[in-house]
Amino acid sequence: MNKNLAFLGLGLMGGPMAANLAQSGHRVKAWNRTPGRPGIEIAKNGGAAIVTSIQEAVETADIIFTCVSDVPDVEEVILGDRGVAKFARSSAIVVDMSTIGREGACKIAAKLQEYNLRFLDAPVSGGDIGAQNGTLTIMVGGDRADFIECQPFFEIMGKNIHLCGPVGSGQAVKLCNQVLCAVHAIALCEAMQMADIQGIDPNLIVEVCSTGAAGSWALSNLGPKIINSDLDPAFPIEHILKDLRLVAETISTSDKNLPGVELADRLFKIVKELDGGKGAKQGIQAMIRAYREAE
Ligand code: NA7
Repeated sequence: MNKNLAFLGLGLMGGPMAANLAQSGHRVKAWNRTPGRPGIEIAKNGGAAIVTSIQEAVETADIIFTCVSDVPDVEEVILGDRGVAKFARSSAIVVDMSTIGREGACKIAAKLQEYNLRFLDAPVSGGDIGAQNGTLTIMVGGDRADFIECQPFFEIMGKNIHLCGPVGSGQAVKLCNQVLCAVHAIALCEAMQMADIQGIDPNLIVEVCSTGAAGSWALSNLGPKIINSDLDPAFPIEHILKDLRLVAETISTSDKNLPGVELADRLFKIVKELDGGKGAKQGIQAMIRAYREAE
């Protein structure tokens, strides 16, 4: 396990993930595009060496983790003029942990083959708390041998690690995960509204319904946040909207439709526009505002 690691993108998720890798005794060079972000300090405090260019981070790395935002961002970091592909050592493994959909992952993997670089897609679920506690669910797509090589590092960042199939499969499973998150958010908000209509204490809904067939992660974790008006982001609306765009792009290649996803997308977009666009920065539980502030 004596490997050199690079971690690119020290946001809400990447900062603590890099910190956990470094804290476990691994040599981690970590980079973030914008200096001064909180995640940089978090990674540094975990023991990562902070560097100021992708080149510096990856030129000695055996495994390169990326966790940035959207498809063009991952492409820029990995395939751009000053990106990973230009500077990485031949046969290094690039592990992208962002959510970018299957098509994006497959394109990057194909391009990296031209540089003799290996690729795994490894999107995660579990939010910032999961990233901090090293309890993420990690959905991996790619070659089994590459997966096995990276498994010890996945086990530091997560608790439930799954090889889902060839490259792109981790992303495919992650988009199903995001469909569940989005539709569960609707179910949660509507149960909260139903409690309100009937004059029932919403705490009772969380307490009672969590234990029965209606229980869900959303109800147990996001329910109390709605009740306490805590709309801070563990997972921001701007990211679920990005993911629902990826879902919509995927659906458009089929003859199917997902009306629940369409509704969630509409409700999240209403909240996104609130507070002069700052609604996009709130957590997905802020969907409740689409019900309450549109009343
Ligand atoms: P955050 O907290 O919004 O962080 C995004 C990170 O991505 C942050 O470090 C950004 O750097 C970096 N980023 C975004 N675009 C670029 C480009 N073009 N080049 C370099 N770096 C970039 O997101 P999370 O950590 O919550 O989530 C990351 C991914 O995991 C995302 O796909 C989620 O859906 C799941 P910055 O500080 O802005 O320079």
